[in-house]
Amino acid sequence: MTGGSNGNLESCFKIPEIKFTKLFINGEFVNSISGKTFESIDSRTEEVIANISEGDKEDVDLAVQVARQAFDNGPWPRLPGSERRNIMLKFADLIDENLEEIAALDTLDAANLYSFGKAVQIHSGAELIRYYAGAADKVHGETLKMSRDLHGYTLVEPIGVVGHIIPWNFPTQMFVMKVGPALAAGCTMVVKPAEQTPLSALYFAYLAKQAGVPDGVINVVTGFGPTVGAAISSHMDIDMVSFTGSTVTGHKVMEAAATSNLKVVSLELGGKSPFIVFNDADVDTIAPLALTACLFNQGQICVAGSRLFVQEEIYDKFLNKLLEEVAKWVVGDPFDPNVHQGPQIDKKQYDKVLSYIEHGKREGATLLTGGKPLDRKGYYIEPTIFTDVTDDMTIAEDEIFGPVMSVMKFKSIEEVIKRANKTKYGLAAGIMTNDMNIANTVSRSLKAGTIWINCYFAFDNDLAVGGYKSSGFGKDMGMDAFHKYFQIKSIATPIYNSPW
Ligand code: TXE
Repeated sequence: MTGGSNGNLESCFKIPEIKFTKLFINGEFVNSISGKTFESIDSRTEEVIANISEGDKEDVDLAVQVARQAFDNGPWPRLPGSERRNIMLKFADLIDENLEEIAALDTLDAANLYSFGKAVQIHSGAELIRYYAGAADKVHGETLKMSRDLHGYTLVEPIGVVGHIIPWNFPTQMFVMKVGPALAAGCTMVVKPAEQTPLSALYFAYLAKQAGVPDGVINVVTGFGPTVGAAISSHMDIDMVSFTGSTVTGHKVMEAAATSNLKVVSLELGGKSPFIVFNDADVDTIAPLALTACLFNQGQICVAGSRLFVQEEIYDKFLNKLLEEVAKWVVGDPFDPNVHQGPQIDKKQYDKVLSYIEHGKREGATLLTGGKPLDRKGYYIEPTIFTDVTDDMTIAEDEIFGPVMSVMKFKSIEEVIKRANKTKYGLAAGIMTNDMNIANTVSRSLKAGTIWINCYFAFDNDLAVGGYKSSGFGKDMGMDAFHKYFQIKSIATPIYNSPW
């Protein structure tokens, strides 16, 4: 369950030089107005990676002023879509050219697996930028024959200055997912990366400038949620806020938007997704998938399949296979190519996950495996599986955002639909069966924004993701995300003496 390479890890990667630590405003790296800094911590070692400029309300004001100027008078929203496309394609190429360095930054800062970052994650980020680049010159409205003497049409216009507030679990993916469609639409923006993971966002700002994105279009203000984040969501001159994070903070963002200038709000929030295994599922294939669905990225993924429902006939066999698989699951340094799971992001999340494990034990769930921190420096926690979990236990209700799986047994389709929906969240779900009638019936009945049948984490640039219920509203990825960065202007004009 724990371990990793015995060899020299330094031969697998190069610790990147930290080049950018200041706010990025109007195309320049600048100190915060207060001159304050905060520490970015390596969750593997609990040591300081870098001191980062700490923004505050005044820095947000400055960044918004610059973004407003770039929107109202600058070239970006006025360029033909094809020119924005070309600049974005260059940006994507630069991401690919610097892929290993960016992957290493995300491993240092967010403990994302380096091997995955290098092989998949960073290139996927570049591909998402290319996807939206391809959309930049395909923006058009409608023409309407309103009546015999009225002609109408719609103009599709970029929404304006956007505030992006993003979390720490996948710094690259979060950045490109927000910035890509907004850039293609012709918006200007202020990005607030999570305080735990500012490094790749600053690097992207630099690359975007090299690619030709004009000054003032992308501004990055590093700092904390209650200061920088709150200043963005309550700002009177920001037209839209796009947020990914906890449901608790999502409420605050929406409230601030409502009590300031009624800016448009898009929220991608927490989840407690069910992973449902029916009797006919192939245990040998699905058990490892169930484990990855819950434990990937240390369980720190909003769509984690953290509630595992297994139908009664295969329940015992499935649990045995799960135990066999978890025994092979390696926890260790995320730079190590043999490792499946690294440390939790920070001390706060580490303590939170451990306290949920205690809750599980106290409330009567059976601890099948794991449950302890690793005896080493860093925020490492064993992969943990609870059985005998009931729907009303805290570990079944709350988003733990850690390597903790709750396993439940069920009898019938009707029962599992009811129990899977018994959550305030509605982000994703997995359905494992070869019976398409069951799969279709259950998918129609689940209140979740993304449903995976016989697979999990099957993402695509073109596949929109987003929540039902308290998991938020407004999609990321796909053309749905692109469209949310526009507003529609309807124009009507008389036509005199038309015979039609
Ligand atoms: O989230 P926050 P935290 C969930 C997960 C996790 C929990 C807490 O359950 O355990 O949230 O994590 C900024 N106004 N997710 O505390 O607070 C903050 O600086 C405006 C799910 O890190 O939501 C950061 O940039 N912004 C999730 C961002 O919000 C504020 C990913 C997210 O932080 C703010 C991460 C405020 N008042 C955590 N306070 C997902 N859906 O993927 C904080 N922020």
